[in-house]
Amino acid sequence: MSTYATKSDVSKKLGGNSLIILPDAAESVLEAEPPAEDIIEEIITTCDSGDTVDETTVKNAIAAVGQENTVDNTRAPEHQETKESDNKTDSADADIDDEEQSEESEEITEDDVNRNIDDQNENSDGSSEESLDNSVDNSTAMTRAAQEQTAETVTEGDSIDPKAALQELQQTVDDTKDASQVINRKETLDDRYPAWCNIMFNRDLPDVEPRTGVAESYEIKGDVTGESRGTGDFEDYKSLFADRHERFMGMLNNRAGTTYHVSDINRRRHAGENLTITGLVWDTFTSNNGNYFIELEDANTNETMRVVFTDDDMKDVFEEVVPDEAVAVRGTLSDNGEIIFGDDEVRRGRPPIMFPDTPRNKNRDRRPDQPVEAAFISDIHVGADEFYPDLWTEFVDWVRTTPTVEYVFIAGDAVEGIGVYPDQDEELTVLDIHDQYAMAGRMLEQLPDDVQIFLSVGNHDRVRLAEPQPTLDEEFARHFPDNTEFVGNPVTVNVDGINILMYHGMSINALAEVVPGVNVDPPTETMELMLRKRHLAPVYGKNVRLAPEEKDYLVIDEVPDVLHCGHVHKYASDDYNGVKMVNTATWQGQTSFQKSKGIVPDVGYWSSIDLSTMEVKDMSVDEPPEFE
Ligand code: D5M
Ligand code: FE
Ligand code: ZN
Repeated sequence: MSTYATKSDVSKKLGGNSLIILPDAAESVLEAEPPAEDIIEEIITTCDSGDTVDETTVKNAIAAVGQENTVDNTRAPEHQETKESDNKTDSADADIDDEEQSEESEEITEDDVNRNIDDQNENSDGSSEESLDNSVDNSTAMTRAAQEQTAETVTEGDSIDPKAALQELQQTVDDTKDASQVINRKETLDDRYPAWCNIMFNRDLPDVEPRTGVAESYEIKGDVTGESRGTGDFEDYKSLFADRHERFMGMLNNRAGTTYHVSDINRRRHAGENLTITGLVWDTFTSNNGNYFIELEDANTNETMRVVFTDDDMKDVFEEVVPDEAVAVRGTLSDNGEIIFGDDEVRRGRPPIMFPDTPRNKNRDRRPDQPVEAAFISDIHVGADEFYPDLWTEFVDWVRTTPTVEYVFIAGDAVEGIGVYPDQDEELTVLDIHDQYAMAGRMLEQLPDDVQIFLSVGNHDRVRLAEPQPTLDEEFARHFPDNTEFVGNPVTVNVDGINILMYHGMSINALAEVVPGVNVDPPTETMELMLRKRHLAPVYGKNVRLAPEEKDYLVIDEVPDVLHCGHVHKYASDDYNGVKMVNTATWQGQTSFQKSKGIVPDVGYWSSIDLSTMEVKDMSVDEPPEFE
């Protein structure tokens, strides 16, 4: 008797119940011969009875399947047909399935599945491949090796496209997840992570002070979520830079008066003329005899033009210039029209290099007329061994008892994630990504229902790493309370007239590395640079990846009232031309990686800004831990 089943059987057996087994493992599981089948049956029975299965059992089962499972070529075509038709009666495992199905309340129809698969195929988000790859990563690090093994085994059976099978199974499993399962997962957290749950959830919460109710409305802007069109083609990068070029040239024209694009310069006609040229920086270099060169490009025509400075006073501003950012440069075009000399400007005491810059912010007339506080946090890193549940409760209690707090902004890395860096699993208390989000969701449920939460993402979240990042998929978002608004990274949220620009901050490290005299600590130094360059990731490569999109979501178009970042786990607040900058540190202690890099985190800090006065309050728990 063959032992494989249709995908709905898989989901009924596994997706609908299992907290740990993953769809790709499930595929192999159902195709395995005993004894792996027996082990799996046992797991399923345990799941059905409402108990959770311990990870070792699952690990052993998957490993067993990995070793024993070989896909029989003669069966493979039939298997595919079955998948395509999703015909439940095709199941050869009918005697077991009938029993299982009669107990199952949720039925997935063929149409449901097909529609969902179609949706996913059409998903122009450009991240469907990505999220599929991510879903493979959803495993605990422990089971990954076993999965790779099983994936290989499936590949050997040719005829079956493991990726397509995975995709279908993922979809089916997702479809079967309903609210009751979310509740179920949250409830079982107490069993699995009793220490944290006791501290955070089994305690007397202070009563919620009724909100003052001044908050009126919010609007989300500049979020790539659902808008992603990039396919990763070279053409997409071209359009990204063309868009960047266009938008910056507008900004620079406003700032520098009449300007020429590189391609506008008629080398013969303008020879000897004093002029201002705008472009994207193609390259910068210092020549052997110490002259500073900037090569500007017109992103539409790819024409370039060089500007040279010989004055040593130019060193500081020259070193601030980074490739691919937009600048305006003033100088004199050489007689042969080949190069621009910036020295005349320096002699006249004028700055020859101009960044788009952030003009003085005049938000006065848009402020609410009564106190409304927005709280800012980031980098909770739930799931990591070093997360501080006891400190977190101090934040929760502060929000509950401060009636003017109407908004909570979370700038990414809410969870520690899984597989973010090598051997990360050795420092994880919660090895399951769904559990991590379930825990985070349950933590946010303790905030008052009528406080509006804006949850963004960072490099530890289960979304694509390239920026701009779309927000969490529903399979993770479903763990959070209804008062959560899921936003991408970066995003602008306008609350009661005040523009909050939230960006996780992955470019901070790169900026501090590339621009001399600009530091990670305090991170507001690099954030100021973002505002001067009007771009959130002016330096990329290193750890910053840019997704090719039609437009550049990282350009700072509108001058924000608040720039909120995280990522570097250092607390700082400052003001640049009336823009409030906050970097809200973390809730995770020092990891071994951070210790090895000399990173000393600030733990248990947050900002609160009264939107009626724009006064920034630097907040912290009573006794923040200290590291060295
Ligand atoms: O970032 C936590 C801290 O670690 C923050 O200070 C940035 C730093 N970090 C993260 N990744 C790297 C790499 N690859 N090199 C150097 N420093 C890094 P988090 O995003 O929470 O892991
Ligand atoms: Fe972080
Ligand atoms: Zn981060």
